This record gives sequence, C-alpha cells and structure tokens, in this order.
Amino acid sequence: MITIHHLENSRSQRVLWLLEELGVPYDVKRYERLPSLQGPPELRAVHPLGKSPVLTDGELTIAETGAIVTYLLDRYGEGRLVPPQDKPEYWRYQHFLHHAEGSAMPPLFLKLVLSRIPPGVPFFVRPILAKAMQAVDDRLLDPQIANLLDYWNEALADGWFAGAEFSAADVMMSFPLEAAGARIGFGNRPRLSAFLAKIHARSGYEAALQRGGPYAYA
Ligand SMILES: N[C@@H](CCC(=O)N[C@@H](CS)C(=O)NCC(=O)O)C(=O)O
Repeated sequence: MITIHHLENSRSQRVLWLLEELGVPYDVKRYERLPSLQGPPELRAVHPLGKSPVLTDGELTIAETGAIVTYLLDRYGEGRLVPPQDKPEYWRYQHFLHHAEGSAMPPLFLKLVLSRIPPGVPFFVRPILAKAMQAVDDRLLDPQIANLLDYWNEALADGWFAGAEFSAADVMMSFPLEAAGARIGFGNRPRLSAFLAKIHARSGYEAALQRGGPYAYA
C-alpha cells in the first residue's frame, strides 16, 4: 500500500491529487508544521531531509515530488497523464515537470523568506536589513518572478502546460501557480487564474483536499 507523508499546507498536496486522478488507493500520514512553519522532527524518521512529500510503497521510500510523480506514473499510470514519447508535447511535459521545482519554486520561496525579518534580529539592525531585503526583492526577485508569470501565461495558450491535454505537468505546476497567486498575484495574465479555476474544479482535486486537510492555496 502506498503511504504519502503529507505536511499540511504544502506542495505535497499535489501527490494526493495525482493519486486521485489515477484512482490509485493510498494512505495519508498527516504532519503539522511547527510554529516556525518548518516540518516536525518526525518527518526525519521517514527520510533524512525531513521534507514533504515522501512516498513509501512496500520497501521503497522516495522523496522529491518530481521523482514521486514519475514513480507513480511509471508504476501505476498505464500511460495516462503523459503525452506519447514520439510527440513534441512529451518534451513540453518533461520541461514543465522539472521546471516546477527546478526554476519556478526557488524565487517564490526566496520571496517568502525575504518577506519578514526573522525574530531575534536586534532592533537597530532591522531597518538596514529591511532595506537590503527590499533591494534583493526589487532588483533580483521581482523581475525574475514577472518573467516566470509571463512565461507561464504564454505556455498556457493551448490550454494546458504540455499542450491541449491535461497531464501530470499540470499537477506539478499547480503549486507554483497557487503560491504565486496567493503571495504575489497574477496582474494582467488571465490564463493563470483560468488555469487555477480549471484545476480546482476537477473532482480529483476536490477529493485530494478532503484527504489532505488544511490547504491555504485553493
Ligand atoms: N523540491 C522538494 C521540496 C520539498 C519541500 O521543501 N517541502 C516543504 C513543503 S512545502 C517542506 O517539507 N517544508 C518543511 C521544512 O522545510 O521543514 C519537493 O518538491 O519535494
């Protein structure tokens, strides 16, 4: 039996959604965040990185969302949610499967980290630190994130990230879009909010929310 080690309000929600789309039975072991928003120490007992998601299936333990998605599709997908390998859509699919965690999430995560000065920083340093953080935001992160949002908006011209068909690339890309939508907003990029509306209306997405517990992005 598959078990997903799932941290509340996190990107591991995607794995539950994929399992619902595939109709594969699974257990969920839920973990709550610490007040610091980090994962609890029990996650380290499952995998040394202490992050979520982690999948266990028999003897196998897999961390990293992209690897888990690939495992589930290879083992249980029966060709579903992946474009045929001889089509150009297959490489769009591969691109977005990796893009989600490789290029999309790092600037969004950094933006979140820089959005508040950590507790314990002495009061006289705080204004200087705030200015430095703002400069990183303005010069580095905001232009990069605007570029990402434009890129996604263009990529969705055919309806989905890999082309005209829904695929597991859309499952992977859901979290960067949800995080960007909640933390930053989309500006004048209508395909991004349309994408979120479409995925949130899927019955598998709704079923995964019931299994996963608190999720602030839907
Ligand atoms: N690239 C990894 C990122 C894993 C990750 O950072 N997970 C977050 C959940 S959003 C987490 O476990 N955070 C808790 C922590 O860092 O302590 C993946 O996609 O699996």
